[in-house]
Amino acid sequence: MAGLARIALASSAGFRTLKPVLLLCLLAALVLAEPNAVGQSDYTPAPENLKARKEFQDARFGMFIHWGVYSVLGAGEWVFRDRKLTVDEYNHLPLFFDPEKFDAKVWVDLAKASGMKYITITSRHHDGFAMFDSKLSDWTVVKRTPYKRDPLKMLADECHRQGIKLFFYYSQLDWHNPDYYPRGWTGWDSGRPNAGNWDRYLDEYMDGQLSELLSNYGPIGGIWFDGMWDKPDADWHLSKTYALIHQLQPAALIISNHHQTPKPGEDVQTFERDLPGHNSAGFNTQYISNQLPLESSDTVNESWGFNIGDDKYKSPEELVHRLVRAAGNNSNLLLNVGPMPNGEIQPEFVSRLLAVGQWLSKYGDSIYGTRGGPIPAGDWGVTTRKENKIYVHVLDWAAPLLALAPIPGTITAANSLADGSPLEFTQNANGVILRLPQAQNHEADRVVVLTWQKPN
Ligand code: FHN
Repeated sequence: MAGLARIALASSAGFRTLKPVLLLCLLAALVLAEPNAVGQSDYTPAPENLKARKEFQDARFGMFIHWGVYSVLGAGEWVFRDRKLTVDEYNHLPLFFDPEKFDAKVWVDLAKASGMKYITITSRHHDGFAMFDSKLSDWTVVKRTPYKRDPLKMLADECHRQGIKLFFYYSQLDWHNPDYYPRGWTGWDSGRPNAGNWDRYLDEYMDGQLSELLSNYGPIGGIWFDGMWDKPDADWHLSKTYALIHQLQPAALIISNHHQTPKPGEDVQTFERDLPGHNSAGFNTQYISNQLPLESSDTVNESWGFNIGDDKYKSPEELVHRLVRAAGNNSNLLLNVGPMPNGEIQPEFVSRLLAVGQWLSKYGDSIYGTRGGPIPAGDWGVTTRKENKIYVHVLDWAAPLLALAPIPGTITAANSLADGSPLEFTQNANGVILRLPQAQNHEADRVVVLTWQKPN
């Protein structure tokens, strides 16, 4: 039950197909059901893992990449399911996947110029197609496409060269593999036989491919799981899989987009299309871990995979606000691009990402290495803090004065981050009042830096 609601809400297409009454039942089930997939109960993060968690939090901004043979159809990454294609029909797609314009350096250069500190790419999505040279299947980019090369190898090498951490998105859900059985909420139209070996799927196939990703691409940032919501009540052998990852690369972070409260063995809590604790998307848990680093993923337009019909692009200002509000909620932003089948990233994405990079080149101090607070986020904006600085991000406030809640300790100075000019302020037990700098045209975020003497 819970899973179907999550799926319906996750892929906009699925949502339209559900009758209102059924949706209400599902939503009720979504709230009530808390699946039983347990994690790695005896997990103690290694020192290098704790160090990687801090570096992850300091990074604050990453590039999400949804790329696969589904890109050929330009209708998003759920086209297999949305068009109710059978495996035999979908098997045609790799024949047309030949990204002659793919250049890992161009992608990594773009991420860096956009101010992004890590990349998370789909090593395989729900179609089960391996965008890497897996020896465990011939359903791979090397064996089934005219391209015959391993783009993840090229990207990993380039990321290592440029000091960018690379994470692998890995779909636990598989619409192609017959052993993904019993079926979950999706993938019923694929024409696979009603039989299969779930344990073999998990223990040999999935764990086997994860071992390849953790052994053949050098040090990686971590594994970003997705798709457990398809079978929320199944036993996903998480304790075994998580232990395998932590054994092969102790510093690698396990992040799972299961939309539930984090499980033992996970190193980061991620939220999809929502800030931590918010649930406008309808499938996110509102539980916020106070132990784990937080991340929030979102799209530049409305699609994850390349979608020729989606021109609902967010403005550069909206993207800066998304990044700043994430940081103010003590979270990273993982911002998505869906490259075209030829390997190029559309100019509409490039221009917007570079605009965010431009903003970060000026205001990056107020984001990188910060933590959210100390003042709770509000409609007016958010605060971030680092050492003896508090950054007040005024995102939506027209009045010349801004009243903030009390701040522990003493504010000794207030300056505009843009030009360093000193600003008037008062502080007492009732709070802090700031005289804001004049808003400039197209200024996405007026940042006031408070010099702060923390309470003893
Ligand atoms: O179904 C996927 C979807 O295609 C996309 O990968 C997003 C990214 O977070 N996650 C799932 C929906 O929850």
